[in-house]
Amino acid sequence: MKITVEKLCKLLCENDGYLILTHRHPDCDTLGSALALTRLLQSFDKKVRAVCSDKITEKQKRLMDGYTFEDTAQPYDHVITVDVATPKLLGSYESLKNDIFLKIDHHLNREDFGEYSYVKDDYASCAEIILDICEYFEKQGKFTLTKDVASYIYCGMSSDTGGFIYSNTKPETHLKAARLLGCGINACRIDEELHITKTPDCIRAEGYALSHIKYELGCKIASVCFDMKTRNELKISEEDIADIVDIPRAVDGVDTAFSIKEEPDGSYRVSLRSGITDVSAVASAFGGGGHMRAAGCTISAKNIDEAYEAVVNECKKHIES
Ligand SMILES: [Mn+2]
Repeated sequence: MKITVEKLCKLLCENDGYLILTHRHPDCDTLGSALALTRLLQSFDKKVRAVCSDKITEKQKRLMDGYTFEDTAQPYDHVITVDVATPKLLGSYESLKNDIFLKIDHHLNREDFGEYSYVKDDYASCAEIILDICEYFEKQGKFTLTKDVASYIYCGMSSDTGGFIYSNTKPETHLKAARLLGCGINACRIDEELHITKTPDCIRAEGYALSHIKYELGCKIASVCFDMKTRNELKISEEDIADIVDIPRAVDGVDTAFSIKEEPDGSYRVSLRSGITDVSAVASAFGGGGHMRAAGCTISAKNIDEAYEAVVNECKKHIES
């Protein structure tokens, strides 16, 4: 059932024993939203914990002040998902898909799940919804936005807007960020961690990507592929190539960019970015999803060349000129 923010806040107050689920291959929007909501609910003396099916990176751990998102297997009563477009993205928690009490999300709503759902697909990040919740309780005199909570929200916003440069960034996005900066957060440190600092392994992976970009339709489509052999040879982890799609996307004239990464289980993980093409349609053709200009999916194929052909053909169907 779709609900208003008032109803959402009422539900949060009336219930207890929350398990907050983030999406697999977590980014700082899902993590920041989950931790900010955790701290808010804890301030109401609620029992709550936030978990992720995947291990979070060292960088993410630093940004989340050491919160690990590991499961403690304690009992819970209500499951909340944040920034999760489809239960498929819950990883090992997908088994809880029929027990979801509340879905809080900002992706295009292609799949209804959860007893209650609150979706703002015009928001650049899910974290902004958490800010709305905080502000609702502030108006009631029940909560004051702390520096910690403001930092986690800012992490989500800056992460999903690429440091406030993607087209999802609106005047309101900056106004909300300004409010968070007013709480005394260290935005420079957060942005440096999110967008500037890279590990030597990551730089090596980018070096490979820079010299292996493939083009289609002139240079309207650009991509980079990493099979397990390359990943092993270069000793690059998932974390090192998490944002590698930004490399082909950066080329002048490219509209649609994608990366394909072979996973240790033999599946192929695809990240898509675009200037104008609806890449969420490309991703959903393979059972994935996301936003108009940033989406992803996981596909099965005999090898990376077959995966490449499948994705590039789907991109050609959708490309806008
Ligand atoms: Mn998000």
